[in-house]
Amino acid sequence: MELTHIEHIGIAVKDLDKAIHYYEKVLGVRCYAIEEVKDQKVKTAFFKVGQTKIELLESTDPQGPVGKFIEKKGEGIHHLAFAVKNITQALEEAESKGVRLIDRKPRKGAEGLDIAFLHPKTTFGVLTEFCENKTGKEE
Ligand code: CMX
Repeated sequence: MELTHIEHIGIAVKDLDKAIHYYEKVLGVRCYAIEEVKDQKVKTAFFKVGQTKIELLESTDPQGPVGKFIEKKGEGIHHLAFAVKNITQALEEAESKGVRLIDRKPRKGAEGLDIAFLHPKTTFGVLTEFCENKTGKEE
């Protein structure tokens, strides 16, 4: 597989507005998009720092992945997303090397990217995401 860069870091927060305020007013980075990803039960806010994005995640349902994460571990880094050249091939390769896939096939995530997750129990405790940009738009 070929990882090109860290696409984003996902951070679970309880209150998106308060967290956006911190990133904008303290760190001085601008929120350029807010998007709800209904099937993941999250509302997201995006910032860009160099080539890497920060994705803030507020749960819209306590039973969703981010709701459960905050309940168990509190706010904090939730996942690490790598941009890959070919997501289907990257998933096949990861599985063939013993990694447990959460998504066997890529699906559409925020910003229209093709995304898939690897299970944190097989990736040294870090929920890992692969992203491929097939939108034709530059990130
Ligand atoms: N990072 C590290 N470990 C995590 C984790 C995370 N983000 N989320 C859960 N875990 C751990 C839990 O601590 C738990 O460990 P223990 O058994 O040692 O206590 C174990 O994984 C199981 O956790 P759980 O609370 O029982 O949750 P589930 O098994 O139901 O789900 C997971 C866990 C990772 C499979 C699920 O959260 C998932 O499918 N995540 C991928 C989708 C996602 O996170 N979407 C939100 C972001 C969407 C976006 O970016 O657009």
